[in-house]
Formats: sequence, C-alpha cells, structure tokens
Amino acid sequence: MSQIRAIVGTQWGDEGKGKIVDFLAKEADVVVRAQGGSNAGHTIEAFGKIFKLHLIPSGILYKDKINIIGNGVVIDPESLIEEIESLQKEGITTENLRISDRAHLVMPYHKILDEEQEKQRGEESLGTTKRGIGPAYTDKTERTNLRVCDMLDEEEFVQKLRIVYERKNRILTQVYHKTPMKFGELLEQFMKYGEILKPYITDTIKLLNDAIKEGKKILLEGAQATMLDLDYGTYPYVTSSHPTVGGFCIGAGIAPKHIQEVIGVVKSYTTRVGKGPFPTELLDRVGDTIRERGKEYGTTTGRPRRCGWLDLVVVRYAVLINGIDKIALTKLDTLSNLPKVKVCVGYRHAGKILDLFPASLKVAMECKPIYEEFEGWSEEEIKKAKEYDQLPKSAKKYIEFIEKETGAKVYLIGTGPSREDIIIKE
Ligand code: 2SA
Ligand code: GDP
Ligand code: MG
Repeated sequence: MSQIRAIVGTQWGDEGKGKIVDFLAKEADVVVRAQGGSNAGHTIEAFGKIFKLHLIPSGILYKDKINIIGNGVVIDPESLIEEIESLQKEGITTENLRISDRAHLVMPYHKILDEEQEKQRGEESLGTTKRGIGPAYTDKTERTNLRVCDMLDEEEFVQKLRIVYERKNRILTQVYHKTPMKFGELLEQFMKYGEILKPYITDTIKLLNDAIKEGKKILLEGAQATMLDLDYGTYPYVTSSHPTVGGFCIGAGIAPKHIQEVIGVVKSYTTRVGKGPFPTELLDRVGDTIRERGKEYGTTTGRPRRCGWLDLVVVRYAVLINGIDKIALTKLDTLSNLPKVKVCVGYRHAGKILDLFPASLKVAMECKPIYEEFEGWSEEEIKKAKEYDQLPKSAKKYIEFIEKETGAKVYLIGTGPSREDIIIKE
C-alpha cells in the first residue's frame, strides 16, 4: 500500500517546511508541491550550502526522487527557469522534475498588477510578495487565465492571450499609467519558455496516481501556511491559495482517502511576514532578539519577519483544520538563552476566553493573549543533544506542554538549520 504524508505549515509560514520535507524525502519516492507559486521560499542547508527553493519541491536534492509541481501551483516560467538553472549550477540534477500541464501561469501583467494594487491600497496594503500570485489566481477563478499546456501549442496560446490581452493592456495603461505590453513580444517570450520547459511538462495527475497504485511513498509539501489560507486564514491578509491539506488534494490531483498521515510544522515561536493580526507579536527587545538569532528575514523578499511567542490557539486551529497527527517542532535552538519562554494558550476578548481563532479581524486585533511561562534553556544544551532524552528538562517540559495542549505528538525537533540538526522523538 502506498504511503502518503502531507506536510503542512501551522502558523503564518516559514516554519521550516523545506528542511522537514528534505529530511522526510530521504524515505520517500515522490515529493509534490500543490499550491502557491514563487512567493514561497523554502530553505534547505545541505552539503555545506544554502538552497532557497521557490517553486521546485524540497525533494530535489535527491536525484532518485521524483519532484512534481502540481496543477494547483501558479507558475512564473521566468522564475522557474532561473531556479532550474541555479540548481544545475550547484550540480543538482533537475531531470527528476515534473511540471503539471494543467498548472496555471503567472503572466508578466500579474506581477505588475500585484505591485500596482499594493501601491493603490496604501495604508491598507496586504504586504504581498509582489510575485503576481493574487492576480494569477484571480484570473484562474475568473476562467480567463493561461495554463502550462497552452505554452506548448502556439495556436491555443494566441487564441487565449487574445481574449485577455486588450483588457489587461487597458488596465495597465489607463488605470496604472504603465506602458502597454506588445502581443508579439509576450507570445515570443512564452513560446521560448514552453520550449525550455517542455521536457519537464507532463500529466502529473496520471503520474501521481500511477505512483499510488505502485505503492510509492509520497510527500505533499505545503507552501505558506494555515493562517494564510484563503478560507481559514486572517482574511484578507492571506495568500490566494489553500495551503491546507484539503488544498493539497485539489492541487495535486489525488483523492483525500489516500492521505495516511498529516505532519504539522510548528516553529517554536511565531513569525509573520506581511500585514494582518498577530496576537502574540513582540514589539520589544525580545522580538528583535528572536529575529536576529533566528535570521527571520523573508526567503523570497528579504523583508524582516514580525516575531512573537508561540501561539497555541493558532496551532490548535491548524490541528483541527488539517487533521494533524504529528508535529515537527522547528527552531528550538533559536529560542535558547532566554530567561523565560512564554506560550499563548487562549485569548481574552470582551470578558470571554477564546480557545480557537476568531473569524473577525477586528476581534482578532483586540484579543489579548493568555500566557503560560516556562524556564528557558541554553543553546549549548540544545546543540549537544542528539536524542530526546538528552534535551534539557525545561525544553522537554515545553515540548510536552505543546503535545498536551494540541493533542498532537511531537515527532521531529529542529535544533539547528542544517539537515543533520534534527531529533526524532519516538
Ligand atoms: P502573496 O504574495 O499574495 O502570497 O502574499 C499574501 C500574504 O501571504 C504571505 N506570504 C508569505 N508568508 C510567509 N512566507 C512566504 N514566503 C517567503 C519566505 C516570503 C518572503 O519564505 O520568507 O520572502 O517575504 C510567503 N509568501 C506569501 C505574504 O507575506 C502576505 O502576507
Ligand atoms: P519554510 O518556508 O517553512 O520552508 O521556511 P523558510 O525556509 O522560509 O524559513 C525557515 C528558516 O529557518 C530557514 O532559514 C531554515 O534554514 C531555518 N531553519 C529550519 N529549521 C531550523 C531549526 O530547527 N533551527 C534553526 N536555527 N534554523 C532552522
Ligand atoms: Mg518560507
């Protein structure tokens, strides 16, 4: 029987999913990205190098694993080709990469629109990555977007581009005062991308379902996270895809019944890049210390990430929505050397206690976290530990508290950025 595991972000992203997927990929045959686009930034430290992946799944460092960019991903071919070339320069083969013929394209105008819409929102901007994600998914749901398969058929591409071209140019020139795009140039550019990417493009739904029939081990790699989900996140401060397990089924083309295990990636504290409510945010020296120690800067944009205490209201909510069985707890080392470590267990709002995340942004902004306090631990103690029992008592207390509060068992513990810095808790 095939084994499918989903790896999902439980907070606002950047929990360390890339590192966890790379670790678990050792035992897998196929790794799949199912949503998002080049807004994602997944970091893996291996062979003494740092790899920053955006569209390519985090199993790519193993040459014997198939890596699929699924139908639910929005692909900016320019960014993908750049990523392929930069991996090849590092000696990583991309022959094992497959791209869904059904995936949607991020067009140059999507990137311009993302940037311009953000500018137009002014104070109300969402803090997007400006990678064209929102406008591309908007066109997908509007049913006017171009897809990967269209790049392989000039006639189809011309016909579909013609439908949107005039209108996009009107918006670009009349609303945003940009220079108009040239039809011929766009066409030539995308035919070239199609030529370069052709060897990778295939029906990944068939590929994946054949792999399931053959009993292969498959990892579904989430990008962004539950609190950025279009439905479950802090709307409108969310991304335009579904970075939750339901979204992975749609975006990969597999039936939910095939998923056996869901692993939620939880950072030992919380970060958020971009705007929106963040009840446990630390706007003081402790927040700055965590940012510097954890190198909390956007992997794609370099933006400083907002930092705060671990919020178990958020993690509990993610456990519920995704059916999380096990937790991969990352960056325990980053939280070292603090005298006290706090964890939010509930919110106080209008005389009530909330233990799940509220729908209303206004309510979320007004929530006051209720904290439990823990003794800290030293980095030296964390770095020395190679097994669970060797971790300092205070850190074990922290971990077991997370298990008790969320109902999910901690399975992996990150003790540093490198591939080897990981403890398996049986
Ligand atoms: P978008 O660009 O439309 O998806 O932005 C909408 C919101 O989603 C957030 N978002 C992210 N949050 C955390 N990490 C992401 N990836 C990069 C990273 C981000 C970076 O790994 O660091 O480099 O800045 C990611 N992608 C999207 C985004 O901040 C908006 O709040
Ligand atoms: P992702 O988007 O969830 O894959 O996370 P990012 O790669 O954007 O951000 C996580 C950052 O933390 C990366 O720089 C990782 O190399 C790093 N990281 C992951 N796990 C650990 C850990 O356990 N300890 C430390 N110190 N760094 C980690
Ligand atoms: Mg990231």
